[in-house]
Amino acid sequence: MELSLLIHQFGLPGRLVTINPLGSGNVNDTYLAIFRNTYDEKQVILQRINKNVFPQPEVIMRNLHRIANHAHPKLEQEADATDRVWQLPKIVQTHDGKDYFRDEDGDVWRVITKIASATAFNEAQGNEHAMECGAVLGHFHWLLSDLPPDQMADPLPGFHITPQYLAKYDQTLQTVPKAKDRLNASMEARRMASFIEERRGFASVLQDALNRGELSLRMMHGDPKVNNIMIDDFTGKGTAMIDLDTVSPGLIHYDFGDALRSICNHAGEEESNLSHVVFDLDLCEAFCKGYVSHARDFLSEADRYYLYDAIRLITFELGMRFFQDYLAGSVYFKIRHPEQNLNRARVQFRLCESIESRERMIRDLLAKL
Ligand code: GN1
Ligand code: MG
Repeated sequence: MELSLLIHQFGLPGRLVTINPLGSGNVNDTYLAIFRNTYDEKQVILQRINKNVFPQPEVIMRNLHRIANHAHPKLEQEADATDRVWQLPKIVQTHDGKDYFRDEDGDVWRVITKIASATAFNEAQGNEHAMECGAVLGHFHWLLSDLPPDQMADPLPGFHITPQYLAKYDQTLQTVPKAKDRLNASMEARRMASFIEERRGFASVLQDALNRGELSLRMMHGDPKVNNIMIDDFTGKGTAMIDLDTVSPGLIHYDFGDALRSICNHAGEEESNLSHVVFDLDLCEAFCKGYVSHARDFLSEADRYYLYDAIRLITFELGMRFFQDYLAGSVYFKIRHPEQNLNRARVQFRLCESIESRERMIRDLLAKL
């Protein structure tokens, strides 16, 4: 179905002017649509939900609904007391009052509001930006901290449970016929496999702490990388977290680590020259200051103790997810060339090494917060 026909299923005012691809997501397809009438303009986000990744798109749409119902009244209540207007995307319904539209191929499309006059950067712009990213994530965790977890379905069970990715990796090697060939085809692939072997015991560090009762489940974002954090174009202040499909009950540590692994790596996720992949401590410190300014009240001693491990672990986890997908034939993350997921794994593992070599300094700066 043509995009222009799809967008007309939704209740939007004015005439469609343009509809174009937006952003660089690895999972869903995203477009920006602009509607105009004689005195106004409306920009919205149209997305096709990837049904390989989210086999039950209804679940994420129901979650999105609940998040908005919880967050918007709370944001409005605090609005007069805050230094900025905090925002969160909201669902635009179809003409017949539904949260999404299913096309003739069974694909689910949805429209959400665009956070206007704000930018999601693909890499950190400096310490101030990093600090604002921290503030946005801390505020987001606060915002959802009183959303009862039993109201939210888990869209991707086990999404951030690192030992489950380890099991999936092992299973891929045993059951996908070509996986072993791919592993043995290059020195780089074998190097990735040894990297994983050396860190097997570490993979359960957060889950073990959860099982011992040291950490507890809270609402987490699931994908708070730098380009899911909107920064106001006029004030430079953070205003919103976007990409809310993976919000679920989990360990907020994974979020904290995920934001840092993306913000503190200037080279991004697709770099081919590994010497450019370095974990930047200044950006880390700035982010942590911003985060703690909103998270101070809900972080326990034990939460703080595991923050370093969280940064190292999520970087390891993402590298392993890319590598597992490479071995499986790149069936999950979208690719533009066959070795792309192998290279993405190389980058995350190098970043993980860079984090490990700075452990002392990272722990010191976390202790000062
Ligand atoms: C995927 O599609 P995107 O870019 O929002 C992935 C995240 C990864 C990220 C790495 C549902 O997110 O977990 O951290 O790629 N999302 C899903 O770039 O798997
Ligand atoms: Mg995402």
